[in-house]
Amino acid sequence: RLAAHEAGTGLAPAPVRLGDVVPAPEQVRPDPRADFTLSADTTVRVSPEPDARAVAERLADLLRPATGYRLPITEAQHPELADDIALVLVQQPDLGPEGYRLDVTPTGVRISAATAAGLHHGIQTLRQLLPATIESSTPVRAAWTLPGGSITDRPRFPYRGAMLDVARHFFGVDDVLRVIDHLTRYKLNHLHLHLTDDQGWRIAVESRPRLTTIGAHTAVGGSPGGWYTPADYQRIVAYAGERHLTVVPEIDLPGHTNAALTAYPELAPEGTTPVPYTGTDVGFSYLDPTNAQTYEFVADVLGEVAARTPGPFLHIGGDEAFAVKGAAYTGFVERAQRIVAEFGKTVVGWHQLAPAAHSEGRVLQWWGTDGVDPTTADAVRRGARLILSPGNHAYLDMKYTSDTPIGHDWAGLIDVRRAYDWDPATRVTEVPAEAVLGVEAPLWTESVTSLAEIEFMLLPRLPAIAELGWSPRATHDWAAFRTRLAGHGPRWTAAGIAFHRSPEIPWP
Ligand code: TNX
Repeated sequence: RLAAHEAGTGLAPAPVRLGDVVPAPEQVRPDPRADFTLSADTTVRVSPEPDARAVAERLADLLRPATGYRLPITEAQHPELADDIALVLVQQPDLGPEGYRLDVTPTGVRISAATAAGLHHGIQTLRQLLPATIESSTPVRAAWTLPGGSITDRPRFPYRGAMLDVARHFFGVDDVLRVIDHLTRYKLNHLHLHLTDDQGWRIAVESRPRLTTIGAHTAVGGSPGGWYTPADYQRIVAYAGERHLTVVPEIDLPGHTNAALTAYPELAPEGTTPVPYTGTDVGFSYLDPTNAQTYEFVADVLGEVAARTPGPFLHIGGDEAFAVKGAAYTGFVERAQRIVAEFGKTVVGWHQLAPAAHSEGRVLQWWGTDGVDPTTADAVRRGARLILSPGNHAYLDMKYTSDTPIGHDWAGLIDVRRAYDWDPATRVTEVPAEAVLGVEAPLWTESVTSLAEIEFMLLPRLPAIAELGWSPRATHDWAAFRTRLAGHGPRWTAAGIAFHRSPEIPWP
């Protein structure tokens, strides 16, 4: 078959340039004579492995609504380029576990990778190379032309995530799945769910039923509560897994536990009577670290959550337990770390965990604003790795500007440039780049009450953090980023996604 331009149909060149991808790819080699246009006869050919086939299904799901094309998926032992999109698993040691190569030639598109995760990231790139109307959920008449050339790409850091606080306000499964879709577009691979806090407990634990029969009905400001049943949580984990994304569940301990204490008041420190809390203060509640029952509770909860979580991480919080000091705090954390290890998981916690003894593989999530943090640097010297969520760059609950209608400002105002202009490898003094596992953008939800508000706070800042996690430092360039990002406004609009039209971005 001839490509459209060879056949003389006079199609315009591809509207998107090969380098117009967020996050910026490692290497881009455009070939303007090699554009390819999808047709009603285009097929998707894919390696026979089931996980590769699943990526082909995802791709067809993405492309069928707007194109109206059938895009049949055929298995191909030796896919060749002939008016098709070929997804090929091949040994590509230089691309690592998540990299891919994408080639657009006049006769088709080929994405090759060593893993299904690599193919999955490759189809996100492919999607961005098509006209913005590809995001429409109904058929659009358009020339579905892709820019010719080759991209080779792989991530700078293995951990690239976002956090959703479902405790301050509760968000149902469908909202969470939609947030996963947003993460997926920008090649993020972890979703951290902040499942418990003073205002509500959001995950059913069968051995501790009162956590949800009693602890789940409240939220900030009297908003309705809610919780995930085992089946709900399973749906989230499965949907994430199909998109090569790992769920990191957080059970915040020993502070941020008022909801748990209303359910199990015997774990409260002597002299306190837990009553439901719907305000936004922090640091007042804690499990009694001197009570043996506390550790039975922690083991019951973490055991069930671990058993239902396929990913390697269990996040135990550890932040703002102001009333549990010194040895009482580190003793609690060390026991909790051992419990996590007994369930075969790797512990993650906020960087307040730093003074506790090291446990094999532990990961600290740094949310500081001042990069001089000797306590965290010391924990790194003892073996900890870091996820970077600097409060004054990556906290997506901060306002963009002083007139943003929702959000906080305790860590500063975070416009898109501030979200983008920092380097994870050098952010914390005396922490070497090798100790940085990656980045995460947390969204706390004291003031965020709906999916539209989540999207307003996430977009357009989430892609900035995603680019810091994925793209090589050599591509870092605000002027280029803001121009590339501008092209995503029409994509979000076509997909029905609410976003903030930050004036810093030259939206078309
Ligand atoms: C601090 S950051 C908290 C959260 C709040 C957040 C609001 C961290 C580990 N703890 O409990 O929601 O500030 O920005």
